[in-house]
Amino acid sequence: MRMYDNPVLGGFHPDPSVCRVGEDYYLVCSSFEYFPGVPLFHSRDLVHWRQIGNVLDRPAQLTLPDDVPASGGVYAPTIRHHDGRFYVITTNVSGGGNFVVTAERPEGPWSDPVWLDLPGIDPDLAWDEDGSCWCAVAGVQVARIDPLAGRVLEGPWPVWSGTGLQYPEAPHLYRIGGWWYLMIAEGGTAHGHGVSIARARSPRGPYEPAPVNPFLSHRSTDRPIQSTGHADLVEAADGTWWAMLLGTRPRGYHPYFHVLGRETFLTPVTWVDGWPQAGPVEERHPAPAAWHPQEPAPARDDFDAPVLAPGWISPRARPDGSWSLTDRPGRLTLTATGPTLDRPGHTFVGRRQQHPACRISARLDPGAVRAGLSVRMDEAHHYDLEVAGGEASVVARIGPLRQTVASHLVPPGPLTLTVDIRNDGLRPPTVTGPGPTPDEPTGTGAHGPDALAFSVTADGSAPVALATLDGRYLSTEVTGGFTGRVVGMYVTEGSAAFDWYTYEPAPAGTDTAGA
Ligand code: 6LW
Repeated sequence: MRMYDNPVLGGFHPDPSVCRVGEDYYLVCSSFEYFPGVPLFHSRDLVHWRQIGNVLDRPAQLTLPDDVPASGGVYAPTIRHHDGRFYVITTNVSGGGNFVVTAERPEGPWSDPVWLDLPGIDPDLAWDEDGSCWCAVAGVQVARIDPLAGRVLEGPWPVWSGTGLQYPEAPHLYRIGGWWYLMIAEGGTAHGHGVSIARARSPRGPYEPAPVNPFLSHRSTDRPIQSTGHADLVEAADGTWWAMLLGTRPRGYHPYFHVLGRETFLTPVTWVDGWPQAGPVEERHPAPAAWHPQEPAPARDDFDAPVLAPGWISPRARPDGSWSLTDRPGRLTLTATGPTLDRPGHTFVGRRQQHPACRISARLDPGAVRAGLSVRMDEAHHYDLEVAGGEASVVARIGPLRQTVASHLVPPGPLTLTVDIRNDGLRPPTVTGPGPTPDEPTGTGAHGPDALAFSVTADGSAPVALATLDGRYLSTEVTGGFTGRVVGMYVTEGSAAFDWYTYEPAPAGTDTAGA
């Protein structure tokens, strides 16, 4: 029996929405304060996904001024294909609200936003046989709209607010077999999260809840995957049904910490008496019949390509002049746009941490600048391996505290900066074994989700270990918010060139905190 591993899209890829066109599947996720926004993925089997772009990749589509808070910006999107055109609808909660963009081809170009005068978040799109377009939003309300003109034609009307839990949101309408099914998230996007479903003969209702709700929830269980919810249904090309949804992988000791944000999971769906049903989301499930592995993203980016790969993201903006692939061909040259990572308006180019255990390195040709490699949750929570004035230092910013925890003199010339993220043996004790282990990173007591070991290597020399820091302070439980860790290159003084960046997941089985 071929099995697949969950999550199918690791790292902060929350609020997944999926659609099928023939034998091809397309998936989008929310992106908050990051630019470019709304990452777009392609698959031919719902398991193996390759990022083919970002739906919002130019300022005309996405403007996130410095006053946009971390976890502000772009919330949950919905992707649908109708009448030969791709549609994405989402919300910029920091400016403009709900809007639609469209494209003929998934790679784009995607249109400029068509704004909709509709309240709420988590907008969805569904079409009736007569071509009417229905838009549901959190709450749950439904309106009939013209998505291309950005006009609300009727409504919105309140239709169903779930089974009584907080935050009825993430609505998706499906026209299936003479019924309109309305799937929503309830309970909030943390431990109480779940999915409920109802149906009606018209998008306007009245809706009858399913005989069994929640459709899916892991609330109050000790399952390794938690906070499961915000699901989108899809019928595969072979007629089987599946749900893409978000979940987390908390680690460490009570209250358990998740550092990768809300990730994208896949779970099988069956139909019983006219209602979809799903079992618990497991770390491994029997695979869909179709099986089309994709070329994995290369571990190393040498910045030889004429454009930056779609997985590179920056907080709020990546202004022209702050980055270049041509100033020094074969290198990514970054130029400072702000003096610190502690405040918005700085130069940072990073990628999502996608595995609990991994090693990330970047080769920096420093020169007379202040630059480095940073593990970021937001402006108030980041660990930096910084090079300036002939010294390599590890700087921890945790809330109101900023401290240089280690420094080491370095010779002039290129340096390799490395962060090794390990979580060996740090599994929640409810499932395996005792509490804290003796070799905890300094000063943590009940252990955190992982440890981040920073080192610097000069050419021809052995790596110098600088410091190992507790990962809990770069977890959502400490920082709050809707995102996860992003590990990136930055410059806060002058310009610096990065020769390459590598992202190496730890070999399977070393993530002892996992399966
Ligand atoms: C998303 C909504 C939610 O739009 O959080 O808590 C928002 N629930 O469904 C951001 O992920």
